Formats: sequence, C-alpha cells, structure tokens
Amino acid sequence: MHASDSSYTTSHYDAIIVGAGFSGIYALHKLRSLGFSVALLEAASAPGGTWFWNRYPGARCDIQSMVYSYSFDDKLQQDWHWSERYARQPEILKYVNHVVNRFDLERNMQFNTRIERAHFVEEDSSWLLTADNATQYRARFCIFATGCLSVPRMPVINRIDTFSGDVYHTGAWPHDTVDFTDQKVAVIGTGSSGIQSIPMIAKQAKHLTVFQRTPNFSTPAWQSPLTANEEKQWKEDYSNIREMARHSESGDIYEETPHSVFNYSAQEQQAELERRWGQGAFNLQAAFTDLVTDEKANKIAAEFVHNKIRQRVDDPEIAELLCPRNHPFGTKRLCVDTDYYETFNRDNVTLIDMSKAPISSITAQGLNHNNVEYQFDAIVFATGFDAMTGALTKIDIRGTDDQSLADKWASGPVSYLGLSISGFPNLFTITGPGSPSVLTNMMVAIEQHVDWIVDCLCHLRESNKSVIEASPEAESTWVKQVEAVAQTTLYPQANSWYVGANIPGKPRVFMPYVGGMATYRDICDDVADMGYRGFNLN
Ligand code: NA7
Repeated sequence: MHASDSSYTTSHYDAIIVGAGFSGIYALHKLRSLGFSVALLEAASAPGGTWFWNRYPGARCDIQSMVYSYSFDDKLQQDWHWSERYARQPEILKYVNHVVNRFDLERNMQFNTRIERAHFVEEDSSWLLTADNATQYRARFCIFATGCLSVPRMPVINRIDTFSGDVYHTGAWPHDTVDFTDQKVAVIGTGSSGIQSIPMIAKQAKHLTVFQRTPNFSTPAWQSPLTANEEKQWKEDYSNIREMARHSESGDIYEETPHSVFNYSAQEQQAELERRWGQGAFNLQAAFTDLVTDEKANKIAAEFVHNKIRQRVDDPEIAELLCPRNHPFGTKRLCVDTDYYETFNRDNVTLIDMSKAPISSITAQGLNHNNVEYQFDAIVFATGFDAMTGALTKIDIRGTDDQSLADKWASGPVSYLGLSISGFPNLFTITGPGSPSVLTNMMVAIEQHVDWIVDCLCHLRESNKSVIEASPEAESTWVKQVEAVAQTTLYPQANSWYVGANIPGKPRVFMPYVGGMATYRDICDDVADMGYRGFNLN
C-alpha cells in the first residue's frame, strides 16, 4: 500500500508508538515533551501492557519494585510508595495508571486499536499504519513497543477446544474475579507464571493437579512488606542506586562478583551460595562469574538448588521430580517464588510428570495423560508466550520493496542492536531481539532504548535529516556478535523461549543479547557518538 486508503480516517504524526506498556508510555512522554507530535496506539482498553494482561493469581514482579520502576523523574520515584519488595500485579498497574495521569498521557493514547498493518511508504519515507477499527495513522517514525512476552501461547494438544469447563491462560487472565473454591483445577506449565500461580490456586481449589513437562529452577523471593525505614534508605540514595543499575550488566543492583567459583574451596562456595539464597531472587545467579559459562561451575549451583528443593519438599520422589536436570542452572529464566515447592506438601496438590509422555488429549471433562483420564472443573494454561518476535511477526510489517518482516525473520530475527532493522527505515523496536531486554531488568532496558531512540530522533531533527536505516553490513555484524556471545555461555543448551524452543517450528536462534546491559549501553552510546555508525542517514 503506498497511499492512505480513502475509506479510512487518517491522522498524521511525527511518530507513532505501538503499545502502551512501560516502553510505550515512557516513549510517549519523552517524545511529546521534546515537541514531537505523537500518538500511542494500544490494542487493550487501557494502559499497562504485560501488567494489564497478566492478572493471574500470584502475578507479581520478580525484580524489586524500587528498581523495577521508572527512574526518569526523581519526583515520581520519591513520591511513589511501593508496599512490598516485589509488587503484585494490581499495584504495578496502579503505578502505570498513576504515571499516565501524572504526565497527562492519556490524551495521546488510542485504546482498543490493534495495529494489523504497518507499511513503509517509499514516496515520502513515512509509515502508514492500519488498525482493526478502520483507522489509519501516518508518521515519519514508527516505534514498536509491543513487548517481549505479549502473545500468549496455547499448546498444541489434541482436541484442545473440547473441554466443557473453564479455560484460562495466565497471560490473558479475565478481569472479573476467578474463584476456584470447591473446584478441581489443572495447571499446565511450570514456568514463572505457573510457579507464581500454583501456590495461590492450591490455597483456594478443592484439588490442584500440576502438569509439569520441565521442572524449573526457582529461588525464594523472601517477599515482605517494604518497611518505612527501608523505603527511606532506598529513597535517600535513589540516584546512586539508579546509576548502579544502569551501569550494571543485569540492570539490577545485586552484587556482581568478579570471582570464579573455582577461586573458592567447596565450603566457601556453599557458604556464598547460601548467602545469596538468603538474599533471594536473582542474587544466586550472580554468585560467581562462571555459573552460566562453565558446566562444572553450573553443576555446583544446580546441585545446591536441588538440595534446597529436597529440603523444601517432604516426599523424596516428588522432590526428585521437581529437580531440573535437562538444562543448566540459569539457562531458562530463573523463577522466583513464594512457597512454590512447599505447595507440593499439601494434601490437595498432585504433581504429574509429563516429561516422558505428553497430554494425549483434552476431553469434555478434563484430559487424558498416560492412559489416565482426569476430570477438572477448570484448566489453567501457564504455557507461556511466542516470545520476543511474536508480537512483531503477527503484524503485517512491510519495509522497502514491500519486504515483509515475517519473511525477513523466517530463519530467526535479525536486527542492528535490537533497535533497528535493515530494509525498514525509520522503524524502531524497543527491547527487540538482539538487545539485552529479558536477560536484564526490563525497566532499565526500556529506559535505555527509549533514551537512545529519542536522542536519535532529536539528532535527525537538528541535522535536517528525515530517514535513518540500519545498513545490512552493520546488521549482519551485530547478529553474528549476538550469536558469538551466546555461544560463550551455556544458555543455548536449554530448550527455552530465549531460543524459540517453546513454539513448534520456530527457528532456533538465541534471541536476546547476553553480553550484559552495561556493555550494551556502551556499544549503543558509541554508535551514536560516532555519528550513528552502521546507520545510513538522509
Ligand atoms: P514459560 O516460562 O514459557 O513457561 C511455560 C511452561 O509451560 C513451561 O513449563 C513449559 O514447559 C510448559 N508448556 C508449554 N507448552 C506445553 C505443552 N504443550 N505441554 C506441556 N507443558 C507445556 O512461560 P511463563 O508464562 O511461565 O513465563 C514467561 C516469562 O514471564 C518468564 O520467564 C518471566 O520472564 C515472566 P517446557 O519448559 O517448555 O517443557
């Protein structure tokens, strides 16, 4: 399509942002405050992105809220009060709405507007976006802030549509209260969403049956209210803490050690792992430099977690089933839990191992597995997402010469810095594949990307340029670099969503940049300082 379709209403902007999660909201605020005309288009009926959709019981962030929050406005971070170390989904959504209201952003947001097509118009180097509600938008720049985990995925199981009870997906949870009281419930999937929701559902349901294909490594959150004193300490030192997070490899503030596990005696290793376990969450993964790069080092951490699982679960057979063995520690995203393993000590919880036999079919009353027929009132699919690429490839995005992004990415995503794609001028992706995104604190990744993109648009404006496009050479060099860094780690060994393994037929490519946030930030800054090296500007 090369011109607006006259049957549509078309609005014109400097920039269109697609997606009203944390990325889109910050991009809108920043671009608007710098005088760009912007519209933000969102498929949902309200802002929040991930935190709008993921309302399942127990949904909460697994990074401490004091750092999983915006840092761009000191007054905002000083004013906002988080009630717990790891905020629950409703509190995060409240925060999102607070930010939207505080900066008066809603007037530039269009909800219930799902973008179906985004086509580059070569005549005037603009983007024409078409939504499902008969509206079109023209803009010089198009910014996809569509999230890494925003396309929920139902598994391929025989007769999946035949169940007569209630069906839920954790990533598309209903807005109305779901009450499992007196119900027999199945949860399929034991990734982060399963691990967060299982303890909550178990407390309510008459009986919960958990279907596990792959056990995951999970560390305790040690969730607790944020005391007034803790909050005061954080806030007194907020600007330093934020700087630390920005210039760390994880985007978080846990200690990054410079030491290999092999610098220590076995006793010292255990003491350090124990100390990190006591700190909770991702601290364990950062105990030594080589936990995700050296198989022997990794085994020490894996065995440490196995022993913790054995301590937490009463029945030794169940404990063994819960111990992950088919992937190295940390190579699937580490889960952070509250009472997950202990939940299997309850009388009303059963664990079914699917590692040897998949569910053979869904039935009207429940499901069949391993020649056993199960009956349920409700089935919860905690089966994850078409991660990192799904939200982009399901839109008909076309660049120069009518090239489709889905075709370009048919053998795996390619991009320059996870920000820009050759053949797709003036299009940016926030936390796209090829950037650190999901391997770091997303808030830090988001702010870094938005700041970089907005600086870039200001640079173009100041230098009277209107087109920017990644060169094919820069893109291909970056893709090789992303792959090369991944190969120095154990990450590619796991059948994770990082490599698309959860989607049958998806090309196996390690999608995020594993080199770390601080390293990546320096690379991006250097690219900009060198006059946007690797980009063609016109
Ligand atoms: P994940 O981490 O992708 O977990 C999905 C789970 O569902 C995982 O245990 C899968 O097992 C399981 N699964 C997927 N398909 C099937 C089928 N067909 N049969 C049985 N089990 C299946 O998604 P989450 O929503 O939990 O978490 C996503 C991210 O959100 C998380 O990493 C955090 O960043 C927040 P598998 O491991 O593939 O064998």
